[in-house]
Amino acid sequence: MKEYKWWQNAVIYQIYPKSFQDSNGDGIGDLPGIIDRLDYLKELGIDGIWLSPVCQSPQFDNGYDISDYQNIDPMFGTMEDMRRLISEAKKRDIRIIFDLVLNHSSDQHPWFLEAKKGRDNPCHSFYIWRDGVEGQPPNDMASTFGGPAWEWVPELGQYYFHQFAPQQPDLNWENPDLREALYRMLNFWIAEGIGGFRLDVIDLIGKDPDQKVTSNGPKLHDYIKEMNLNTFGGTDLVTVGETWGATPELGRRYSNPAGNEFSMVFQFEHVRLDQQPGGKKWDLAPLDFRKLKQVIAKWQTELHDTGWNSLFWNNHDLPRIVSRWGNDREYREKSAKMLATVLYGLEGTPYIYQGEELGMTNARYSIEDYRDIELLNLYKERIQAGYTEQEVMRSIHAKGRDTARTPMQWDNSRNAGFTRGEPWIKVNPDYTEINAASQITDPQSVFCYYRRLIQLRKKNEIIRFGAFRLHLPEDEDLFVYSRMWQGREIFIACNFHDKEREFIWADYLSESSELLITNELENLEARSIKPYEARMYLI
Ligand code: TEU
Ligand code: CA
Repeated sequence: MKEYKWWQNAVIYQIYPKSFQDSNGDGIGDLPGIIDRLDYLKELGIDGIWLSPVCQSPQFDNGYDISDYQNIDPMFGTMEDMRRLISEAKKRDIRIIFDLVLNHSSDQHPWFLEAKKGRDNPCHSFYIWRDGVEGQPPNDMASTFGGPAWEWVPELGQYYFHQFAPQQPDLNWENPDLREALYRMLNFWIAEGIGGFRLDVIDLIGKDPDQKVTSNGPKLHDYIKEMNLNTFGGTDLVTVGETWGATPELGRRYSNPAGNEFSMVFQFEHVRLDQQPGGKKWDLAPLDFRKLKQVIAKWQTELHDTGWNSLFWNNHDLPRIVSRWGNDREYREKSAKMLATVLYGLEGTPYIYQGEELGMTNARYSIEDYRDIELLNLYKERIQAGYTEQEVMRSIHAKGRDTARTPMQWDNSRNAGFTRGEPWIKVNPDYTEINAASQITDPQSVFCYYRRLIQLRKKNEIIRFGAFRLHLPEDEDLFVYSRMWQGREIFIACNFHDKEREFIWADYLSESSELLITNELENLEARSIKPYEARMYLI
């Protein structure tokens, strides 16, 4: 038996706390709510929870703007609740993975409040300040959420740098005191018994705004290695680096077992293939399906044995996959299962974003019902730039972050069982049809399909270690691949579209091939593959 780390055999579930389960009727999900739902997660079969930020925060960006790294936001509960969550999860063999935002803090963090007091304040250089040129910002860099990346502070006569909202000033990693303060904080959470860290936009910490460098700055890997050495290095914690700008080569650097950086990367190349070349995510284009296969194949091959990847279609920044690349109307369940099958045969650690296991769909609301800062900024910007209301709403309904941030759909009672009060964002009205209660007991449900896929992965060494091979790379509809390990093979064939296709299964299968899982409820054809059909065989 080849040795492996626990997280190489794990499935991780992402909770967006605000929308998971409210326990006290204020309309906002909270830690006690999560504790109440741990048995549901155990039933699904997951091993870890990636908990989006619950630290104290003014919530301009739903917690990705932290004002106290060592306290829980009262809206989510108390430190006591957090300790109870960690221990209750542990009883169920589930580890809590803490989401840390180290690239920036909130502008309400005491460090920043101090920093603004004067150029000689010890905290001043925890952030990035420039004087500007003749009353203008030092350069034309833009923030990810719209507008310039420089904000003027009149009291100081200086600009500070922020890659996201002005309420999220970038931390200055060049300052060793800042780095040490952050490491102390990481060690605080390690001592509390958390199971790992998800590190938000970690590829931005080595930025050099004078050179207009944001991701992959010159000292990035030095900082990561130093953090590793001073905190989680040598422990069995899982560490996941969010890296939008990673190539497979960089992915190997971050996640090489001998590299003293992270356990794995969380990279996005495969989820950026439906936007216009050179455009932003809002500039919609049809998915380039062959490119998708090529990109997945590339990462599978290039990280094999030398790195480790995350496997995901969804998170809190991305639209729901069944609405995006599946079919959330007549083939909702079938296409949701197909998309899962594609992912669950690959090498890496799968992530489920809350509600994905139910086949939850994009919330297509009118603009007043959305809350996200990025989405609302985009709306304003594009309307001002002369786009029509209809065009902008089409982009938002396809890609807006709030499409996937609506409350978890637990049952068909009022507000989907999420809250007894008024939810902070509207519940998707399709909850009467799509909800956990109806799926747990239905063996044909999307939920039960995910549970079976998870079990399959766990007991299958081929899925964990096998070499990857893509078949039919040029095919416009079919995603077909094999995994090979010690003379055995797993074979996966999926139809990404709604037309039936000829497919001679015997070309790939042998007499003794065993069907491991399929989403096809009627008879399996020997010479065709039906719309959104998926099958996984042991050859
Ligand atoms: O996301 C990183 C990031 O770059 C996103 O803002 C991305 O550009 C955008 O969502 C695409 O629509 C992380 C967090 O996951 C995100 O929720 C935060 O808003 C962001 O960092 C800032 O902390
Ligand atoms: Ca609450």
